[in-house]
Amino acid sequence: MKLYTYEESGNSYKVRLLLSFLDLSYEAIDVDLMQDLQHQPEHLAVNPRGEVPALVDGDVELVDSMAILLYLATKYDKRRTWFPNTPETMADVAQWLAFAASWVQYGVFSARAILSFGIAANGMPHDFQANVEEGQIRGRHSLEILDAHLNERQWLALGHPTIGDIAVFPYVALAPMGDISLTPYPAVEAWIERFKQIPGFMPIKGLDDPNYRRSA
Ligand SMILES: N[C@@H](CCC(=O)N[C@@H](CS)C(=O)NCC(=O)O)C(=O)O
Repeated sequence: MKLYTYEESGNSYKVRLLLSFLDLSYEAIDVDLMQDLQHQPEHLAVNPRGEVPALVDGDVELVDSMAILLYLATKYDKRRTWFPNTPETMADVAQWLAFAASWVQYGVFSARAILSFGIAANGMPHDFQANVEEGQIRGRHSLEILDAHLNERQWLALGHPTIGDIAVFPYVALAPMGDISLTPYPAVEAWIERFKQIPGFMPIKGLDDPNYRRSA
């Protein structure tokens, strides 16, 4: 199995987390986003969207973290705990996959991408003057939603961690890199600490250092 990944990409990190939780081995192919390698012909042949992550597993070629999480969790998790297989449980988890791909991606993700990496990402030219405030406003609103939800439960869906938690975790935990404090959201902070205790968890740069990439 080959994973096209960049070490500071939270979307790649989602996939690396599930591979680690499932104890699956793979070959990591580094695509340096800071050198714009995602837009070079070699990578565009793998992912025409010019993004990481992408996965090749035998004849299966996939782009997008959500698709890859779904594939790995249904193919390799024999116990089906990460993505259970009843209509109700699948739909419950899917609500959070969708939240990660919308509110989170265009909220806390954007604020971090603009402030810490200087790029708007996802199809925008690298010199585009993106509006960080928009990401921060949507980001804080998404954290309010998450905090209220997690105030009543330990995990986003069902009574145990699922790919819904994996999909939401990276950019929420890295929100301080986009100048969005997590302090007003204690249930979110507690969930982050809980998530870090999952066997096989590994950190990503910036997780415990809001000034990472911005300290002068
Ligand atoms: N919907 C995609 C988004 C992937 C994405 O945003 N990838 C970022 C890194 S985390 C990327 O490769 N950005 C490069 C660019 O936009 O130039 C997914 O979930 O995988």
